[in-house]
Amino acid sequence: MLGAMRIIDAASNRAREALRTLEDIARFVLDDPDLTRRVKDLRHDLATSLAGIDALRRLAARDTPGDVGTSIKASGEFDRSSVDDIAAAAGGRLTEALRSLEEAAKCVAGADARAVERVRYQAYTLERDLRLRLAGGRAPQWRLCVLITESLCTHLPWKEVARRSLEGGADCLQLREKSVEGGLLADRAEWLVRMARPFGASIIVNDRPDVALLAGAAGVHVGRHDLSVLQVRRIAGASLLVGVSTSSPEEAAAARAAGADYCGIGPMFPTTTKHKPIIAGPEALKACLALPGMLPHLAIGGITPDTIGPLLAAGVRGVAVSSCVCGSPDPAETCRRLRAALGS
Ligand code: TZP
Ligand code: MG
Repeated sequence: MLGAMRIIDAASNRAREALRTLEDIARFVLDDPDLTRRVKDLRHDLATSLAGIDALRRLAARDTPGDVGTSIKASGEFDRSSVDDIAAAAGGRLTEALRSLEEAAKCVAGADARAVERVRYQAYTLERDLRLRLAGGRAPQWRLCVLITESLCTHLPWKEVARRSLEGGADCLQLREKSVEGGLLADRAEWLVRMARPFGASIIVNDRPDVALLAGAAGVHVGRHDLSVLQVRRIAGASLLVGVSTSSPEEAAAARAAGADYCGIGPMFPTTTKHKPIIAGPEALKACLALPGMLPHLAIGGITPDTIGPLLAAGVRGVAVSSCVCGSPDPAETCRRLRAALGS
């Protein structure tokens, strides 16, 4: 049937072109070899699903000058303000084209409609992964993040530590309380958000996207056994930055692939703040920083003004500290020293 063959020709061209667009984004914008490979493989699977069709019959069915649709333009077809807009349009076009192709394939000899259906299902997941990945990496490259934990504040009340940290130049605070219950935690987070506003500093909440959202915090930080980036996105969409703890270049690359906004890298040195039997060290930091398209980062674990030297040598741009500031009699001065070491 000529009409069905014309659909096959047009819809497979559309799908192939949309896949090329997504592949170029994965390759040239995201520098992501795994996503690039997945898109390429899907393009190959699509071609295989149609390989049984006589190629000349398909080409002969083509009649672009006689196509009544070429002069009908959708509004917005030429409005793209970001790469994500391009990806959204390409993702939509891909799955729509695959559905149309699948239907036409049911009545054209040599086309494998079930194989097209499998490609369509893979396309949905690919679209999700690529767009979640594009949505990541939005955190600023903070210079100094102080983790606020009341039990570590040995000289001053935790609120004083938080305020003085910002006065000393911290541009991010993470509320990290493992045994404060939800209601109180949300109150603390809200207090921090309000206090930090005039400083222009960010507030991150450890572990709890619900509390971060309630308090209007900038983001949430999750570790290996916490909610995944995908789970946080299911709760918070783009409303929260998502930070992930990592300790190797492989984990940093995985955090990036999952669409995280920044990653912690550590521990750099032995620390008593958290049980960490394996030290990642400045070597791991250096390897992470060499990754193409590396996320904004915060080196963490045992960092003080006296231990920061090897991290600077490794090219560190941002650090996160806990005990050295919380336990300092003069948190502002400790922050100033860390900021001075990091440069402007
Ligand atoms: N994650 C890796 S090390 C660490 C965390 C939360 C503890 C950081 O605390 P400190 O006191 O700066 O070593
Ligand atoms: Mg955690």
